[in-house]
Amino acid sequence: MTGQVVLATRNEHKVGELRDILADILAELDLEIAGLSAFPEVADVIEDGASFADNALLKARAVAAATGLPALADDSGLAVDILGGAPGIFSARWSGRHGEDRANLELLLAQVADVRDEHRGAGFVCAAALALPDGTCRVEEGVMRGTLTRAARGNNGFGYDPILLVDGDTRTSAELSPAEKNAISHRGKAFRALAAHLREVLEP
Ligand code: ITT
Repeated sequence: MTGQVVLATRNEHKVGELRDILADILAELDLEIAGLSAFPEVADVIEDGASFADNALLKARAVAAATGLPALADDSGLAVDILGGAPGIFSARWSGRHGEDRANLELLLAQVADVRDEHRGAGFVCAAALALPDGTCRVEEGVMRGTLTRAARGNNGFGYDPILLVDGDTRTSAELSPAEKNAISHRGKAFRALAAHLREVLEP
């Protein structure tokens, strides 16, 4: 029988990206991913950790305990060099309210409007966590580097994708196809590293 793993997120974009990134290991272990929309009774987790890894572990542990199922969690954001790594773990609510993607990226562009091109380096960071109901947990990180643009470009992805010009490419992350993004993204790298742990702790 196909087993379930819960992805501790209400962000449906993340659920879609994760199904693609983990397609091989999910098929190998006969698992499917459910987002938290399938578990309306699970309360929101307060993300009060001090790092991406702390917050990913908080989310994964809480959801594994609440559902009795293996749980995956992603905590991610954009770290801008000249801002000392901000917005960082505050990326989702940088303009004040959670998940206001357009307002977040416009505020960030305004904050760095006077910064010269050579100082506009930034990177998406992702911590990927796995937790089992018995307390076992693992965490891995991935980074995708680039440079901040001066205006939003592209319609794919979510969040700050339209303003990160990807290193080694002429396009923003929002101009990459989903498969191109997954192949090089912070989330792709972190969860591909976590796949080995999934096999180790879940294989019968
Ligand atoms: P959950 O906590 O429910 O997983 P969330 O969107 O609030 O969903 P985070 O707390 O991890 O997730 O915040 C991540 C924010 O960082 C997200 O809202 C985006 O603004 C940004 N971000 C993360 N990954 C991104 C990506 O691949 N492309 C663009 N922006 C991204």
